[in-house]
Amino acid sequence: MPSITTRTYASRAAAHPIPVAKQLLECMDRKQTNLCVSVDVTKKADLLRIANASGPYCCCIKTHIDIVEDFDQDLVQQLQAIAEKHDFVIWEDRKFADIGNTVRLQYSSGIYKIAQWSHLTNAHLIPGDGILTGLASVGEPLGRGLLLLAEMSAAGNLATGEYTAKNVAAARRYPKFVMGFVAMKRVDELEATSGGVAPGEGEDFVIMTPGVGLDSKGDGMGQQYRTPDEVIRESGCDVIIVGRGIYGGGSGRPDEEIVEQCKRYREAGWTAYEQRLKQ
Ligand code: 5BU
Repeated sequence: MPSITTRTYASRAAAHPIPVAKQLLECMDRKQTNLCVSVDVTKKADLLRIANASGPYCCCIKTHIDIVEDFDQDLVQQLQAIAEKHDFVIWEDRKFADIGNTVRLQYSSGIYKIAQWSHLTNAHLIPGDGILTGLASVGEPLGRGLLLLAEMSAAGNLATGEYTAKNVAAARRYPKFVMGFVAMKRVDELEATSGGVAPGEGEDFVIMTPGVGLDSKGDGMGQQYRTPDEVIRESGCDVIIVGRGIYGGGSGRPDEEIVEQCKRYREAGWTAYEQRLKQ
């Protein structure tokens, strides 16, 4: 089997069995960007401003909606409108980790009603397959997609080895809903991560990778940064996730600086992808 990394985002989009993954890959090809901007700010106005400034340059905006102090329904409506205008998908980085019945409610209900507005969300496999059954019962009918946290970027994290392999195996049991992984490398192509479940026919997992920075190697709180080239070309991941490298931390840099950093990361990520296709 040739590696998925030899294929273009466009050819993968054309064949992808999950509509939201198709939408993401098509968007990456159309906008020539594999950049996801992580907007981790605590004020509604800052979140919307940074999403609007970054929107033209990215394929995805990732949120942590529970850190926003003045959250309201208008925030998600405005965010959805910005996503339409600039053509990107929204990913609420919720990291679900409870039993099926609880995550079903956390995903659909409460103040945030994540499933109503977020194209993608993600989950830990710690509770076993029930978490996937619970989340799929809400997300699948709405055309949403899930990423499993097969690996993490933080120093000393426990998502390694056999646990990573089990994430790949579980993803293969939910082929209509699990569209990819948060991972540091091409976990679906490693012999050791086959997880005892054979790859499905036409399987295509999108690997989205945090811990990306061009100017720093860490943040003093465990985060570890690699360059877009290390992530996309060397490790075969598909999407770079950049937070503070772009918005600068706190309430965010001025728009012109955000745009400048978006262009820089977009260019680095796309060049790495073009180089990978030539390898
Ligand atoms: P940063 O500012 O680029 O370091 O932000 C990284 C973002 O990605 C932040 O929202 C984290 O919650 C998220 N993240 C991560 O850094 N590492 C992981 O393994 C996972 C998520 Br999963």
